[in-house]
Amino acid sequence: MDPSKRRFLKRSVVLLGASGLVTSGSKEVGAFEPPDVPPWMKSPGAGFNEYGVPSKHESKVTRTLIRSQPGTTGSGAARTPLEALDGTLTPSGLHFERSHSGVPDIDPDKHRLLIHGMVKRPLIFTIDALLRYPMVSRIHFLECSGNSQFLYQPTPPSLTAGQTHGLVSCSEWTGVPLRLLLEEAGVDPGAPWILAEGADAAAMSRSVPMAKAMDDAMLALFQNGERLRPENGYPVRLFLPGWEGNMSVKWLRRLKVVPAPIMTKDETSRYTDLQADGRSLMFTYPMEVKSVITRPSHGMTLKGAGLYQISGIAWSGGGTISRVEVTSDGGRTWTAAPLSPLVLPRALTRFRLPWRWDGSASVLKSRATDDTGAVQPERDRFIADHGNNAIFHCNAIQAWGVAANGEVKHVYA
Ligand SMILES: Nc1nc2c(c(=O)[nH]1)N[C@H]1C(S)=C(S)[C@@H](COP(=O)(O)O)O[C@H]1N2
Ligand SMILES: [Mo]
Repeated sequence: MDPSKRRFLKRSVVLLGASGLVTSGSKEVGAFEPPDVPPWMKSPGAGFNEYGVPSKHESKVTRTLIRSQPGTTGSGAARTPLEALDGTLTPSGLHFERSHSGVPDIDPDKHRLLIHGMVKRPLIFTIDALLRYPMVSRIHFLECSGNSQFLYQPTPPSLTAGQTHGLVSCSEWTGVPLRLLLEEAGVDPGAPWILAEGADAAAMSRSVPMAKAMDDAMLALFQNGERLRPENGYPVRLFLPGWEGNMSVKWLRRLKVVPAPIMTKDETSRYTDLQADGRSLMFTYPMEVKSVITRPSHGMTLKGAGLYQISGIAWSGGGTISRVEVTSDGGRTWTAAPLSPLVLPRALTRFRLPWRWDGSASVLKSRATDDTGAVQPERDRFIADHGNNAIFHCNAIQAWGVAANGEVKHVYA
């Protein structure tokens, strides 16, 4: 081990001891430090829980509600606190939520899913029936195409990593491949589109190309091993890996095989991308390659020069993350950050890189590349190409400025 590292470790041990002293309150100095016996070892602990919840000391780790539509209940979004998490899976209770008209209270015994239109045999399924089909489990991110939209703003938003990028989460999804049900219904092989409709008050609906439906689309019933949470589509949702979250229709009640896209309100008035030249892109499905450093990030303060661990997430709807580079000098030099296994297609991928901060003003950025060769663009380049009329599909590089006093802030650099 190099001697500077050894010195650092020795010092951090002393620091840990010191922080123990700080929290010891009225207790005798050092009472919490081994070999002394802390109070929680002196009597038996709490009993068992029917359903576990996080430590009360983590109660500040919550979804953040911003930009909910005023005067409505349940129209808006709640974002995953990315800066407080590590690893690649999002706890179900912190998965982001985006709903257009609230979370319906659906009785799973009464819910039905209809498959009709250009099929030989229209079918109607109960949830119990769906649970008898062969299932697959896959780890995938889900991202709202409105994620990172604050980067379209002319000035850097004063928001945390979760507040800017927390409309992405990653779960293990388990459900029935949609292809099985379409084949059972005797789908017309030449039929190009499927309308998917949700059972919420918004009846949120999208047109789905047949090729995706027959490829990796699934009807998800389980999320991270348990049944879907109500806010994430209980009792059944459509899940389209890698595609804009809006397409993954929650509370799915109807799939109609149709000869042309339906042009629903959710794919005409919304979820189109107004470009700088005034034209609008429609049907922009795969989510582009993106990454963000979650630690250190906006709102954190580094406590002096020394060794830190940069940690972040990268993902791409186009495939698998092949490379993430990190800069601490605003982009003059880049270093490849090791990707933490497992690196899965269309899933959050964790990168980590040790960083020795010299105490001077620095700018941290990450740049992801996927296995199709797509590279995350600098914000300047992205705005030059797309303008800033749009709301959706912003995958520009995110920069965090570290000031000499250790404060980390969102910057454009
Ligand atoms: N029925 C229905 N499906 C829906 C929505 C909705 O409001 N109603 N919101 C969509 C949007 S915009 C997104 S980004 C994802 C969000 O999924 P989540 O809330 O599970 O994160 O669901 C999509 N499916
Ligand atoms: Mo969305």
